Amino acid sequence: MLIDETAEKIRTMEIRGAGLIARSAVIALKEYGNSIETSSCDVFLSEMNCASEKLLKTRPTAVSLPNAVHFVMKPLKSMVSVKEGKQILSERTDAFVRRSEDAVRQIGIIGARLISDGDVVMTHCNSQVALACIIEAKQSGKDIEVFATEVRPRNQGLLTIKALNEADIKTNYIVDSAARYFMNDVDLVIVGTDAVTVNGAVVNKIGTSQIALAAHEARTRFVVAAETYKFAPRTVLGDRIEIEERPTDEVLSDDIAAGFPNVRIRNPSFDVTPASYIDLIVTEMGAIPPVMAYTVIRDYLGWEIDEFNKIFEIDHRDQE
Ligand code: RUB
Repeated sequence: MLIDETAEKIRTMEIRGAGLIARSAVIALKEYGNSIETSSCDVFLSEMNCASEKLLKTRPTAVSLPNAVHFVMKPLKSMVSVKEGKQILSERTDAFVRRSEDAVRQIGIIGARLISDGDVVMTHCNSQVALACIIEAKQSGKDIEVFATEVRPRNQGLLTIKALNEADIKTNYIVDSAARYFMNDVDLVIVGTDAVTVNGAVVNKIGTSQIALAAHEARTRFVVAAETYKFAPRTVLGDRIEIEERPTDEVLSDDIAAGFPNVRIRNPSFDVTPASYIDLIVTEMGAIPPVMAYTVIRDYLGWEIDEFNKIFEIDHRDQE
């Protein structure tokens, strides 16, 4: 079934990167919705909710996933027929995918303007939107050089150097631990993100915060490329972003690990870079300082006022 298949591909990282995860999830929901044969709105909604839950459980850190699912699912609550529900689902999905792809292009154009001719740029992991900035800078005629990290344990750096190589960009491929060694040669670090919290902190691939720390110490600019749907509305309500911890055999095979019974292997997939290490967050609405994260959540995501209402309802019931 399409939902199970997509969920599995996201879980195993065949589909990966926050933007692609979000787009693939809503496309799967649209196709699944179209395949549901019922005339009952309640049945349709309950099947769709079930499918959404499966997708939402796949990767807990990428806020783009719940934001995208929320965007296509929320209006279904007011459908008057299944036919209308399918129509809404289709329109919302297409709108999200279009908006997401436009955002990557727009951020690429804005981000490229932060890169000057002759600049050396460092990036970490494999971010479509960070790469859009770097590739746009090259295509607009700037002579640039890139340091791309390996990204242990899943080696997403290989995807990055493939894209940079195809774009004919002079690239250095380095192990993650060499980031500080080369930082003094770097003019600008640019990374993507899975989540931006209300205090302007950024959650991205494990190792990002070490690179940000090195950049801070070396006075190298540190820029995050983030579509607005990667900002996390629920952090306004006090929720924290869950950091995914992935299977340990990504780090050390079970066979080898069995030889070290007293050793616990840890494999967090993301870390948090505080706002104080970030110069700018480039969104499709423009480049902003991280302290403006709340404004993005309020103005562009229309963050979930109904979540607040739920809290008030609970408080109200408690008092009765
Ligand atoms: C991917 C990662 C990327 C962000 C942004 O981690 O950390 O930097 O998801 O990507 P993983 P994009 O490989 O574990 O999914 O800009 O493509 O949305």
